[in-house]
Amino acid sequence: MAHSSRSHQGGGGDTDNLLRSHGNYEELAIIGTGAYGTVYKARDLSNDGVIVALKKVRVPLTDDGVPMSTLREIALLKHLDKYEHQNIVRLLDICHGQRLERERQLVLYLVFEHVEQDLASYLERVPPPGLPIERIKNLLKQILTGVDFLHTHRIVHRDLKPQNLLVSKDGVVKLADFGLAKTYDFEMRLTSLVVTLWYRAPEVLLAQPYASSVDIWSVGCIMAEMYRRHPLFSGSSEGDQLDKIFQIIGTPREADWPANVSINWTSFQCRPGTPFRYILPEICTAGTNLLTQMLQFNPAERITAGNALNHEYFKEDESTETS
Ligand code: 0RS
Repeated sequence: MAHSSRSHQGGGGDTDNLLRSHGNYEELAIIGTGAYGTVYKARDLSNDGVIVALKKVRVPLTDDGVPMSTLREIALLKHLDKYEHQNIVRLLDICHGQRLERERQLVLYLVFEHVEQDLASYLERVPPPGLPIERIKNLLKQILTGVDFLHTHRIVHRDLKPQNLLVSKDGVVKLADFGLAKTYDFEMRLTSLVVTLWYRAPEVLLAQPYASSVDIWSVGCIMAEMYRRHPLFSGSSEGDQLDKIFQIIGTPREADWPANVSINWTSFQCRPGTPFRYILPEICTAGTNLLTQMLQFNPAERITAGNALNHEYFKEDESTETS
Protein backbone atom coordinates (compact mmCIF):
# COMPACT_ATOMS: atom_id res chain seq x y z
CA MET A 1 0.00 0.00 0.00
CA ALA A 2 2.77 2.41 0.91
CA HIS A 3 4.28 2.02 -2.55
CA SER A 4 1.16 2.68 -4.51
CA SER A 5 1.09 6.23 -5.76
CA ARG A 6 -2.67 6.07 -5.78
CA SER A 7 -3.03 4.76 -2.25
CA HIS A 8 -4.35 8.12 -1.11
CA GLN A 9 -7.40 7.61 -3.29
CA GLY A 10 -8.56 4.69 -1.19
CA GLY A 11 -11.10 5.51 1.46
CA GLY A 12 -9.39 4.23 4.59
CA GLY A 13 -10.80 7.02 6.67
CA ASP A 14 -7.50 7.26 8.51
CA THR A 15 -4.35 9.24 7.93
CA ASP A 16 -2.09 6.18 8.02
CA ASN A 17 -3.05 5.39 4.43
CA LEU A 18 -2.15 8.87 3.42
CA LEU A 19 0.83 9.94 5.45
CA ARG A 20 4.17 8.78 6.67
CA SER A 21 4.34 8.66 10.42
CA HIS A 22 7.18 11.15 10.67
CA GLY A 23 10.11 12.51 8.78
CA ASN A 24 13.41 13.59 10.14
CA TYR A 25 13.58 17.34 10.02
CA GLU A 26 15.72 19.75 11.96
CA GLU A 27 14.03 23.12 12.43
CA LEU A 28 16.48 25.93 11.75
CA ALA A 29 14.41 29.11 11.96
CA ILE A 30 10.83 30.33 11.86
CA ILE A 31 9.95 31.73 8.41
CA GLY A 32 6.53 32.89 9.40
CA THR A 33 3.58 32.41 11.72
CA GLY A 34 0.02 32.99 10.75
CA ALA A 35 -3.48 31.66 10.85
CA TYR A 36 -2.20 28.60 9.01
CA GLY A 37 0.24 27.62 11.74
CA THR A 38 4.00 28.03 11.65
CA VAL A 39 6.40 27.66 8.73
CA TYR A 40 10.00 26.73 9.54
CA LYS A 41 13.11 26.68 7.48
CA ALA A 42 14.31 23.15 8.17
CA ARG A 43 16.84 20.56 7.15
CA ASP A 44 15.78 17.16 5.85
CA LEU A 45 18.21 14.91 7.71
CA SER A 46 17.06 11.83 5.83
CA ASN A 47 17.87 13.51 2.51
CA ASP A 48 21.38 14.95 2.61
CA GLY A 49 20.36 17.86 4.81
CA VAL A 50 18.38 19.51 1.99
CA ILE A 51 16.74 22.76 3.11
CA VAL A 52 12.94 22.62 3.11
CA ALA A 53 10.01 24.73 4.25
CA LEU A 54 8.22 22.79 7.00
CA LYS A 55 4.70 23.87 7.74
CA LYS A 56 3.13 22.66 10.97
CA VAL A 57 -0.64 22.73 10.96
CA ARG A 58 -3.08 21.49 13.54
CA VAL A 59 -6.21 19.87 12.23
CA PRO A 60 -9.22 19.18 14.42
CA LEU A 61 -10.14 15.59 15.15
CA THR A 62 -13.71 14.39 15.16
CA ASP A 63 -15.16 11.25 16.73
CA ASP A 64 -14.32 9.44 13.48
CA GLY A 65 -10.76 10.74 13.40
CA VAL A 66 -9.46 13.15 10.82
CA PRO A 67 -12.29 15.06 9.12
CA MET A 68 -13.14 13.92 5.61
CA SER A 69 -12.65 17.50 4.38
CA THR A 70 -9.03 17.45 5.57
CA LEU A 71 -8.36 14.12 3.86
CA ARG A 72 -9.83 15.51 0.66
CA GLU A 73 -7.64 18.59 0.90
CA ILE A 74 -4.52 16.49 1.41
CA ALA A 75 -5.44 14.30 -1.56
CA LEU A 76 -5.97 17.43 -3.66
CA LEU A 77 -2.62 18.95 -2.69
CA LYS A 78 -0.88 15.69 -3.57
CA HIS A 79 -2.79 15.47 -6.84
CA LEU A 80 -1.86 19.04 -7.84
CA ASP A 81 1.78 18.37 -7.12
CA LYS A 82 1.85 15.64 -9.76
CA TYR A 83 1.59 18.34 -12.43
CA GLU A 84 4.90 19.80 -11.23
CA HIS A 85 3.67 23.23 -12.22
CA GLN A 86 6.52 25.69 -12.37
CA ASN A 87 4.61 28.48 -10.64
CA ILE A 88 3.35 26.38 -7.74
CA VAL A 89 5.57 25.56 -4.78
CA ARG A 90 6.49 21.83 -4.73
CA LEU A 91 5.01 19.67 -1.97
CA LEU A 92 7.67 17.14 -1.03
CA ASP A 93 5.94 15.22 1.73
CA ILE A 94 3.18 15.21 4.30
CA CYS A 95 3.80 13.55 7.66
CA HIS A 96 1.76 13.37 10.79
CA GLY A 97 3.10 14.25 14.17
CA GLN A 98 1.57 13.48 17.51
CA ARG A 99 -2.12 13.17 18.07
CA LEU A 100 -3.20 15.56 20.77
CA GLU A 101 -6.05 13.41 22.04
CA ARG A 102 -7.03 15.75 24.86
CA GLU A 103 -7.14 18.75 22.56
CA ARG A 104 -8.75 16.64 19.79
CA GLN A 105 -6.13 17.78 17.33
CA LEU A 106 -3.64 16.20 15.00
CA VAL A 107 -0.38 17.87 14.05
CA LEU A 108 0.48 17.63 10.36
CA TYR A 109 3.83 18.49 8.78
CA LEU A 110 3.64 19.71 5.22
CA VAL A 111 7.07 19.67 3.65
CA PHE A 112 7.64 22.05 0.75
CA GLU A 113 10.62 22.95 -1.37
CA HIS A 114 12.28 25.99 0.16
CA VAL A 115 12.30 29.16 -1.91
CA GLU A 116 14.74 31.95 -1.03
CA GLN A 117 12.58 35.02 -1.13
CA ASP A 118 9.05 36.39 -1.09
CA LEU A 119 7.82 39.02 -3.55
CA ALA A 120 7.40 41.57 -0.74
CA SER A 121 11.10 41.60 0.12
CA TYR A 122 11.98 41.27 -3.57
CA LEU A 123 10.08 44.52 -4.27
CA GLU A 124 11.57 46.23 -1.21
CA ARG A 125 15.06 45.53 -2.49
CA VAL A 126 14.50 47.00 -5.95
CA PRO A 127 16.52 50.21 -6.21
CA PRO A 128 14.97 53.37 -7.64
CA PRO A 129 13.50 54.03 -10.17
CA GLY A 130 11.88 50.59 -9.69
CA LEU A 131 11.41 47.44 -11.71
CA PRO A 132 11.83 47.58 -15.48
CA ILE A 133 8.41 47.31 -17.18
CA GLU A 134 9.44 44.06 -18.88
CA ARG A 135 10.25 42.51 -15.48
CA ILE A 136 6.85 43.61 -14.09
CA LYS A 137 5.18 41.99 -17.09
CA ASN A 138 7.16 38.79 -16.65
CA LEU A 139 6.36 38.53 -12.92
CA LEU A 140 2.68 39.27 -13.56
CA LYS A 141 2.52 36.65 -16.29
CA GLN A 142 3.99 34.04 -13.96
CA ILE A 143 1.57 34.95 -11.17
CA LEU A 144 -1.40 34.71 -13.55
CA THR A 145 -0.12 31.39 -14.92
CA GLY A 146 -0.03 29.96 -11.38
CA VAL A 147 -3.46 31.40 -10.57
CA ASP A 148 -4.91 30.02 -13.82
CA PHE A 149 -3.56 26.57 -12.91
CA LEU A 150 -5.20 26.70 -9.46
CA HIS A 151 -8.50 27.94 -10.92
CA THR A 152 -8.45 25.22 -13.57
CA HIS A 153 -8.30 22.75 -10.68
CA ARG A 154 -11.09 24.60 -8.91
CA ILE A 155 -8.89 25.95 -6.15
CA VAL A 156 -9.41 29.51 -5.00
CA HIS A 157 -6.35 30.80 -3.17
CA ARG A 158 -8.29 33.51 -1.28
CA ASP A 159 -5.25 35.21 0.23
CA LEU A 160 -2.81 36.08 -2.55
CA LYS A 161 -0.35 38.75 -1.45
CA PRO A 162 3.32 39.59 -2.03
CA GLN A 163 4.21 37.73 1.19
CA ASN A 164 3.09 34.35 -0.14
CA LEU A 165 4.31 34.78 -3.70
CA LEU A 166 7.78 33.31 -3.58
CA VAL A 167 10.59 34.24 -5.97
CA SER A 168 13.34 31.69 -6.62
CA LYS A 169 16.92 32.74 -7.29
CA ASP A 170 16.27 32.17 -11.01
CA GLY A 171 13.41 34.67 -10.83
CA VAL A 172 10.63 32.06 -10.98
CA VAL A 173 7.45 33.03 -9.10
CA LYS A 174 5.84 30.26 -7.04
CA LEU A 175 2.47 30.49 -5.34
CA ALA A 176 2.43 29.26 -1.74
CA ASP A 177 -0.03 29.05 1.14
CA PHE A 178 -3.08 27.59 -0.58
CA GLY A 179 -5.21 24.56 0.05
CA LEU A 180 -5.06 22.90 3.43
CA ALA A 181 -5.82 24.88 6.56
CA LYS A 182 -7.73 27.56 4.70
CA THR A 183 -10.87 26.25 6.29
CA TYR A 184 -9.77 27.05 9.80
CA ASP A 185 -11.08 30.60 9.90
CA PHE A 186 -12.44 29.76 13.30
CA GLU A 187 -8.95 29.29 14.71
CA MET A 188 -7.87 32.39 12.85
CA ARG A 189 -10.26 34.45 14.92
CA LEU A 190 -8.94 32.91 18.12
CA THR A 191 -5.38 33.87 17.36
CA SER A 192 -5.15 37.64 17.55
CA LEU A 193 -2.89 37.80 14.49
CA VAL A 194 -3.38 40.80 12.25
CA VAL A 195 -4.30 39.67 8.76
CA THR A 196 -3.77 42.09 5.93
CA LEU A 197 -6.90 43.36 4.20
CA TRP A 198 -4.98 45.16 1.46
CA TYR A 199 -5.46 42.50 -1.22
CA ARG A 200 -9.02 41.50 -0.26
CA ALA A 201 -11.76 41.83 -2.87
CA PRO A 202 -14.78 44.02 -1.99
CA GLU A 203 -17.10 40.98 -1.78
CA VAL A 204 -14.77 39.38 0.79
CA LEU A 205 -14.72 42.62 2.81
CA LEU A 206 -18.52 42.63 2.62
CA ALA A 207 -18.66 38.95 3.69
CA GLN A 208 -20.41 37.95 0.48
CA PRO A 209 -20.13 34.59 -1.26
CA TYR A 210 -16.97 34.48 -3.29
CA ALA A 211 -15.48 32.68 -6.26
CA SER A 212 -12.15 32.49 -8.09
CA SER A 213 -12.59 36.15 -9.08
CA VAL A 214 -11.37 37.15 -5.59
CA ASP A 215 -7.89 36.02 -6.64
CA ILE A 216 -8.00 38.25 -9.72
CA TRP A 217 -8.72 41.25 -7.49
CA SER A 218 -5.62 40.39 -5.43
CA VAL A 219 -3.51 40.04 -8.59
CA GLY A 220 -4.73 43.50 -9.67
CA CYS A 221 -3.58 44.98 -6.34
CA ILE A 222 -0.22 43.22 -6.73
CA MET A 223 0.16 44.46 -10.32
CA ALA A 224 -0.33 48.05 -9.20
CA GLU A 225 2.09 47.50 -6.31
CA MET A 226 4.81 46.33 -8.70
CA TYR A 227 4.55 49.68 -10.52
CA ARG A 228 4.25 51.78 -7.38
CA ARG A 229 6.38 49.74 -4.95
CA HIS A 230 3.74 50.67 -2.40
CA PRO A 231 0.43 48.91 -1.69
CA LEU A 232 -2.45 50.28 -3.76
CA PHE A 233 -5.08 50.08 -0.99
CA SER A 234 -3.66 50.01 2.54
CA GLY A 235 -6.78 49.99 4.71
CA SER A 236 -6.77 49.50 8.46
CA SER A 237 -10.26 48.01 8.81
CA GLU A 238 -12.87 46.55 6.44
CA GLY A 239 -14.64 49.91 6.13
CA ASP A 240 -11.41 51.85 5.66
CA GLN A 241 -10.24 49.30 3.07
CA LEU A 242 -13.45 49.75 1.06
CA ASP A 243 -13.17 53.53 1.34
CA LYS A 244 -9.59 53.41 -0.01
CA ILE A 245 -10.79 51.16 -2.86
CA PHE A 246 -13.61 53.56 -3.80
CA GLN A 247 -11.19 56.52 -3.82
CA ILE A 248 -9.51 54.80 -6.76
CA ILE A 249 -12.17 52.78 -8.59
CA GLY A 250 -15.05 55.06 -7.66
CA THR A 251 -17.97 54.26 -5.37
CA PRO A 252 -20.25 51.68 -6.98
CA ARG A 253 -23.83 52.62 -7.77
CA GLU A 254 -26.38 51.70 -5.13
CA ALA A 255 -27.88 49.18 -7.59
CA ASP A 256 -24.54 47.32 -7.60
CA TRP A 257 -24.38 47.13 -3.80
CA PRO A 258 -25.09 43.56 -2.66
CA ALA A 259 -28.18 42.86 -0.59
CA ASN A 260 -27.93 41.74 3.03
CA VAL A 261 -24.61 43.29 3.93
CA SER A 262 -23.84 44.73 7.31
CA ILE A 263 -22.11 47.84 5.91
CA ASN A 264 -24.58 50.22 4.25
CA TRP A 265 -23.88 51.76 0.86
CA THR A 266 -24.87 55.12 2.39
CA SER A 267 -21.96 54.99 4.85
CA PHE A 268 -19.56 55.62 1.93
CA GLN A 269 -18.96 58.94 0.28
CA CYS A 270 -19.84 59.02 -3.43
CA ARG A 271 -16.47 59.18 -5.14
CA PRO A 272 -15.77 59.51 -8.85
CA GLY A 273 -12.53 57.49 -8.64
CA THR A 274 -9.02 58.32 -9.82
CA PRO A 275 -7.66 57.28 -13.23
CA PHE A 276 -4.89 54.66 -12.92
CA ARG A 277 -2.53 56.76 -15.03
CA TYR A 278 -2.45 59.37 -12.22
CA ILE A 279 -1.49 56.76 -9.64
CA LEU A 280 0.77 54.70 -11.91
CA PRO A 281 2.45 57.19 -14.25
CA GLU A 282 4.59 54.42 -15.80
CA ILE A 283 1.69 52.22 -16.89
CA CYS A 284 0.84 51.84 -20.58
CA THR A 285 -2.64 51.96 -22.12
CA ALA A 286 -2.91 48.16 -22.34
CA GLY A 287 -1.76 47.89 -18.70
CA THR A 288 -4.44 50.35 -17.59
CA ASN A 289 -7.02 48.35 -19.53
CA LEU A 290 -5.96 45.04 -17.95
CA LEU A 291 -5.80 46.52 -14.44
CA THR A 292 -9.27 48.06 -14.87
CA GLN A 293 -10.64 44.65 -15.84
CA MET A 294 -9.04 43.04 -12.77
CA LEU A 295 -10.23 45.70 -10.31
CA GLN A 296 -13.93 45.59 -11.13
CA PHE A 297 -16.22 45.97 -8.10
CA ASN A 298 -18.62 43.43 -9.56
CA PRO A 299 -16.87 40.03 -9.44
CA ALA A 300 -18.82 38.84 -12.49
CA GLU A 301 -17.25 41.64 -14.54
CA ARG A 302 -13.68 40.81 -13.56
CA ILE A 303 -11.42 39.27 -16.19
CA THR A 304 -10.45 35.60 -15.68
CA ALA A 305 -6.83 34.48 -15.29
CA GLY A 306 -6.97 32.71 -18.67
CA ASN A 307 -8.28 35.79 -20.47
CA ALA A 308 -5.80 38.04 -18.66
CA LEU A 309 -2.95 35.90 -20.01
CA ASN A 310 -4.26 36.51 -23.54
CA HIS A 311 -4.57 40.26 -22.99
CA GLU A 312 -2.73 42.57 -25.41
CA TYR A 313 -0.64 43.82 -22.45
CA PHE A 314 1.42 40.64 -22.75
CA LYS A 315 1.75 40.90 -26.54
CA GLU A 316 2.81 44.49 -26.65
CA ASP A 317 6.60 44.69 -26.80
CA GLU A 318 6.88 44.19 -30.59
CA SER A 319 4.27 46.82 -31.45
CA THR A 320 5.89 49.53 -29.30
CA GLU A 321 8.96 49.50 -31.54
CA THR A 322 7.01 50.85 -34.50
CA SER A 323 6.53 54.32 -33.06
C1 0RS B 1 8.96 39.24 7.54
C2 0RS B 1 6.74 38.37 7.61
C3 0RS B 1 8.26 37.59 5.89
O1 0RS B 1 10.06 28.35 1.08
C4 0RS B 1 10.37 32.24 2.18
C5 0RS B 1 9.35 30.35 1.95
C6 0RS B 1 9.10 32.35 2.72
C7 0RS B 1 9.12 28.99 1.55
C8 0RS B 1 7.75 28.36 1.58
C9 0RS B 1 7.52 27.24 0.80
C10 0RS B 1 6.24 26.69 0.78
C11 0RS B 1 5.44 28.28 2.24
C12 0RS B 1 6.70 28.86 2.33
C13 0RS B 1 4.29 28.80 3.00
C14 0RS B 1 3.42 27.89 3.54
C15 0RS B 1 2.07 29.52 4.49
C16 0RS B 1 2.88 30.54 3.98
C17 0RS B 1 2.59 31.89 4.22
C18 0RS B 1 3.39 32.89 3.71
C19 0RS B 1 4.49 32.56 2.94
C20 0RS B 1 4.80 31.25 2.68
C21 0RS B 1 4.03 30.19 3.21
N1 0RS B 1 8.12 38.07 7.26
C22 0RS B 1 9.70 37.35 5.52
C23 0RS B 1 9.84 36.81 4.14
N2 0RS B 1 9.02 35.66 3.94
C24 0RS B 1 7.62 35.80 4.32
C25 0RS B 1 7.48 36.31 5.70
C26 0RS B 1 9.47 34.54 3.32
C27 0RS B 1 10.77 34.51 2.78
C28 0RS B 1 11.23 33.34 2.20
N3 0RS B 1 10.50 30.98 1.70
N4 0RS B 1 8.50 31.16 2.57
N5 0RS B 1 8.66 33.49 3.27
N6 0RS B 1 5.24 27.20 1.48
N7 0RS B 1 2.34 28.26 4.26
